[in-house]
Amino acid sequence: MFGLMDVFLKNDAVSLQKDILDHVEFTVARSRFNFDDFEAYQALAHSVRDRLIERWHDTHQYFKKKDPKRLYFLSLEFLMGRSLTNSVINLGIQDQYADALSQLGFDYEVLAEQEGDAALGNGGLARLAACQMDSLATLDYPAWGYGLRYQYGLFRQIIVDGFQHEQPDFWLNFGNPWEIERVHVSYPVKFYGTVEEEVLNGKTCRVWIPAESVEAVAYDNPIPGYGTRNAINLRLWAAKPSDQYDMESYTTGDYINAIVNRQKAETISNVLYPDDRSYQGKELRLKQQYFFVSASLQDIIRRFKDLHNNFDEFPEKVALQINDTHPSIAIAEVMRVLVDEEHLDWSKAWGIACKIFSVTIHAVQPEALEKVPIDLLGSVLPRHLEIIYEINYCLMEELKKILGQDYDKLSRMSIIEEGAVKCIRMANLSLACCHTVNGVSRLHLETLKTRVFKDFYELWPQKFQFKTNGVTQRRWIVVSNPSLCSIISKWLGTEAWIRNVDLIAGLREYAEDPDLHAEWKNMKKVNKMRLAEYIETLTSVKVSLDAMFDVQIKRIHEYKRQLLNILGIIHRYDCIKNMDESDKRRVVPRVCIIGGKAAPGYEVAKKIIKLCHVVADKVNIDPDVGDLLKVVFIPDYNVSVAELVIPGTDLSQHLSTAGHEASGTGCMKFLMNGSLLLATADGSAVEIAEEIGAANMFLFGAKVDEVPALREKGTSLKGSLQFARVVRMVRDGHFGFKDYFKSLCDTVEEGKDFYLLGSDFASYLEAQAAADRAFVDQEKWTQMSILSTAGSGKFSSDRTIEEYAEQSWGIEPCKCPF
Ligand code: 26Q
Repeated sequence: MFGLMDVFLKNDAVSLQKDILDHVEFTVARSRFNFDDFEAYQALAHSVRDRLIERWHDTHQYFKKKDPKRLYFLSLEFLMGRSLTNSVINLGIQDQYADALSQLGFDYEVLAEQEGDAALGNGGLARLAACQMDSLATLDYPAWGYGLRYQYGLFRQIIVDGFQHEQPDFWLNFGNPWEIERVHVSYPVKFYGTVEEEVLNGKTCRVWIPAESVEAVAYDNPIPGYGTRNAINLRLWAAKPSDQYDMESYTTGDYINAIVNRQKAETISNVLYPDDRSYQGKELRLKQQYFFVSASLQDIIRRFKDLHNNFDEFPEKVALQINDTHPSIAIAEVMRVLVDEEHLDWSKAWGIACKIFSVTIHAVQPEALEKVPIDLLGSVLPRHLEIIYEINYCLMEELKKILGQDYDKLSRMSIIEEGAVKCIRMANLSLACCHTVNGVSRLHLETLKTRVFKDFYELWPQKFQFKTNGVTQRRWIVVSNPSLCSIISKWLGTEAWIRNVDLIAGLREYAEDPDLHAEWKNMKKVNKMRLAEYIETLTSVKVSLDAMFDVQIKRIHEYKRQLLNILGIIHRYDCIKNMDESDKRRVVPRVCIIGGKAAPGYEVAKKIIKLCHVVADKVNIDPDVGDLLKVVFIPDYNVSVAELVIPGTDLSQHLSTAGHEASGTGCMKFLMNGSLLLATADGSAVEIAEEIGAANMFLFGAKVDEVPALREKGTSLKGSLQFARVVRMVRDGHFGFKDYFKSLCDTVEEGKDFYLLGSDFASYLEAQAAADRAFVDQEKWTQMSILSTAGSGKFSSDRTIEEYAEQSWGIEPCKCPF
């Protein structure tokens, strides 16, 4: 018999080395005497994977034994980034691996760079889901993530002559050691067909006769917690042709066509939609949503039925979280399964559905809320359309009792939108069913209550909550900024902050300590050096380490106002050009870094990218400017680029017009890394200011409640001469491409400047000047930087997840014994 210890894989350097070499020989199938960095990475990844699987098994066996209430987190997007470094750190065996590899003649960090990103998401919402999975695992919650295994993740951005081009992300081409294919865990997902009436046990029922079936195959991605044995599962579904797919063609003898048609099934999980603004009414999108929802629910119900036979217990064992309204077809699917397949009464089924679902809304603008044309839904999912009509009928009956004849309100609250194209409002469906509707920051909830969902809030105020977003300090400090991690642990005298980040506030005590200042500045310098090398390799621009590294990285959107940033840069350039030498000596040198992808069909965003490039081309070679100003566009911004850029940032910019950013999570990563924030009072920035003190950041611009009046007034160019001047420079072709930029300049013209660049410009320049003044006093700056990190505790996803667990999901930790 083995003792328990013998069963565990050993983690000393010698055992790890043997493991890696075995994987070189038997998994990668290379000679153990001759393999390159990529093959070494593959072998290393497989060795880590073995350890993940070991914990994953133990955790799931333990969950099964304890049978706690589980959380199922449904999201169409997860932006996981790289897995190696994060897994090794969470497993607590980084030093051992680094030793093992160096004895083999390899450098752990070099191998880590071999890994590509898993980019199965667009931006904030998707990265948030990834941070939350890390927190769920670390805090020992019995949780599962469910999503889609896209063959192609978010497009790669390449820049040709300053223009964005999109290229496919072939992320699976070299294999993916982080997933486990489960050929035996698969479910049929049905589409199309008709609904017929049938009499069953004397009762008439509606029965869906689908016309197409696609198989969903599970791919499991273990998510290890930090400082715990728990490893939870992210189960992603891939579409495969089902044996029943298009049986008709076989019987009619059209064998070749039948085989060719089978491949069509796979298109469902082929590609991620790259537009984070919402893309309404596309058949493939609806099929993706239903495909992953149906497979996940079959899996969840099968697990429930393993141990239970009464659906009354379902809400005691299952919490379903829907990440924005994208998976909200799950509500109709649960009703279909309970009523049509499990033969529960409608009202009993609805009672269960209302107890299990909660939703988080990530959008601000009502236009971003997803709508599905009735005709489309009726064709792809005919039975679901009937169910939604029935849900809406019940909702309208209930509302009429309360609201009487207020037909305007009734029609606003209806799940069905009348109009030229009759649509289902997925948000209203979610609101009708979910027991909790969460916003992602305090300010965002206000917007939902007073604008977007005002009618629903008045009716059901108790449903509305907010959980301010957070990010995981494991990835955003421990993995991406090891020097900062050591400094924090050294000064706090413990590593406990990695699991309990509130402790980080302990740094405040040393905010003026000269020894800490010296270590802090050194850390920043090393990180800036790494970033400067990266910039030079990518763009051939040499930057000075003495300059302030000023960064804006995020998706390109008009409301995020990258254009305000560029116009500010043009202003700075213009000022330098008009200075004499003695004035120039007082200028704080800057490296302005911008990065981000534009949705492929978003013309204005693409013009903003081009404008960055033409300004950079002119400024960077101007001998009058030299090191006083450099402009850099970092191509193909993604999670691993963020891990490199954020630790090397002095100042980060968050410029959304007040009221437009639901939360923002990038700012939290910068805050943890001691970058100072230049931001509008929008989304989570308001709460950041409360934590670190407004004096420790550079706030500017109109407040949310001032925005409507300013729009009304329409002060754009007249309001600020400086603004008029820089817009004019672009218009007049100072940077070339005069005709091309005309429409971009038009967006900020008098009366059209919806995002208020003109009225915020003066205030923006003042905030920038304040940042310059602060940077001159490096001790003051360092102190503000330390206070930023020290005040970042609230913005950990651990806090967010604990709030969700307690206030929305009703789940408790279930810690697998070591
Ligand atoms: C919808 C329909 C069809 C195709 C795509 C979409 C789609 C996909 C992604 C719509 C929106 C998104 C992503 C939204 C998003 O990332 N929102 C951000 O969420 C963050 C996390 O809560 C917030 O911090 C940001 O403020 C918010 O913009």
